[in-house]
Amino acid sequence: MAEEAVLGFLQTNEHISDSHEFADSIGVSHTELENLIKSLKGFQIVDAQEITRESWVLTEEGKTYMVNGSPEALFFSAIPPEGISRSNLKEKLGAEIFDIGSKAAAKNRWITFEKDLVKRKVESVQDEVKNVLARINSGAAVGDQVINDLKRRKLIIKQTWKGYSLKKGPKYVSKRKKPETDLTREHIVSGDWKNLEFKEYNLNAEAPQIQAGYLHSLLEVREQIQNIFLEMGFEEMPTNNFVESSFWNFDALFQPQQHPARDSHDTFFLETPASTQNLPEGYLGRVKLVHESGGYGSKGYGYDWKREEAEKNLLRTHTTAVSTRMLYALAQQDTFTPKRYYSIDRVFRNEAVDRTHLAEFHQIEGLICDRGLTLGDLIGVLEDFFSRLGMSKLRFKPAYNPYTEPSMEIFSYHDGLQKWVEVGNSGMFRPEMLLPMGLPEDVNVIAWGLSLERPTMILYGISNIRDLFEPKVDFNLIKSNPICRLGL
Ligand code: FB9
Repeated sequence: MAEEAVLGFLQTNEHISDSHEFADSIGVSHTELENLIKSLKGFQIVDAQEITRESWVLTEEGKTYMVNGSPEALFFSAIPPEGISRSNLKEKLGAEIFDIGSKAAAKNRWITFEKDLVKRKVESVQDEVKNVLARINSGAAVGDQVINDLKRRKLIIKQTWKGYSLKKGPKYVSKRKKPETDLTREHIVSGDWKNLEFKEYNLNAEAPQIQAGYLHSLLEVREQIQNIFLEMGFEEMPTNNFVESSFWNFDALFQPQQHPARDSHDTFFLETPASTQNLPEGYLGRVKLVHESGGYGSKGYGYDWKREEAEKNLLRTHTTAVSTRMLYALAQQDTFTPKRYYSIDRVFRNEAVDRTHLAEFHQIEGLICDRGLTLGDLIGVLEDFFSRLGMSKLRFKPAYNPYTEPSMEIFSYHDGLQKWVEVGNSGMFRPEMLLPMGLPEDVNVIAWGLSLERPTMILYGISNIRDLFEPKVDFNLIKSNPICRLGL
């Protein structure tokens, strides 16, 4: 409809001087006309010049004065011939009108103040302000002095608007043949394609933003770390069991039953089912033995190991519990085969919640089980793994874990943060853990672990772990956060 109006108007008129006026005259929004102008200009059917116009428009306050009258005029007209006390007048007009009106009326020498009395100084007044605001509102021109006064009183502001003046373009037509968008079988069969106009491909056309799903940043980073493990020949361990027995989570790892991590301050124990019934008897006996009296070159812990303690169910505190199951299963095989395993899944710790700690996080764990592995192999694989995460400068600090000896905390120099960051923990599983499983004497297992949340927070610049997890995750954060590529 607008197209016919524009092309029709230009058929008989030299040009359209003001697109805003023209849009009003044909009853369409200026935006709609603007889009049409851009398309007609694209096809050179019209030639469009951008024009900008500035005009004064009333502010909300200006509009109020135009409708209700200026405060000074309201002030004047509220004064009875005999005068009125300030307080009564203020009550009558309200503080705002009274304050503005008194100043302006006094400035216009319309009134006098005698002690508390306010009196008229003139018979009547013209509400120039109201009138001139009406004139401006109707688009009429007014003098600069007036403009400056009204501007100073924040009754008007300058508005610039962009419009177009149009005239026929080199390819002007009074009626545009709707360009065909598709060359259909009918066009070809009928041959009418010869005199049809086909819409040119607009190769610059923006593809419609598809509201696709977004991977949660944690899953983004999980995927990248998973790919690193797969590239390094690791296979994923099945971690689909948040509930574990104390046996696989602690005892099998040679973690003594009175270890502080095993009390409910650190661990979520289950009420129902409170304990497990199916533990491998033979192996359980050997674990009991190594805890109580050692063996395999160890003197053990020398305490009275309780089966019921090992049977207690809990929410796993580390995915190392899964590593234990996998290594035990490996030991049951007739012939030993070296293995590289990894896991990335949730673990639960009854810890104080703060900016970087929740009662659960995702643990990333890697282990290599093979003959004759050394601490050097561990350091080597850590250098390889973390370099693929973009962390090339590593330092190792001796540490302690109940299930690894020697153990090392891993530190990486983070250029962005300009400091050494603790990026994980590692060690060689103790013989007291591996030999009761039945693994060959010369088989060693090197392993390491880190969290998924810490790298994700650092990579996505998230300072509070809650922003990663809790229900009110900011979707825009997820949407707007470009995929941070780990590594090189
Ligand atoms: O993730 C951790 N830090 C980290 C990791 C990567 C990273 O990347 C940035 C892009 C550059 C930044 C930081 N940490 C481990 C270190 C600390 O954050 C630590 O304070 C918190 N740790 C968690 C446990 O907190 C109680 C992180 C979590 C952790 C710690 C140890 C293990 C796993 C997770 C382990 C292990 C292990 C050891 C030996 C054998 C098998 C498993």
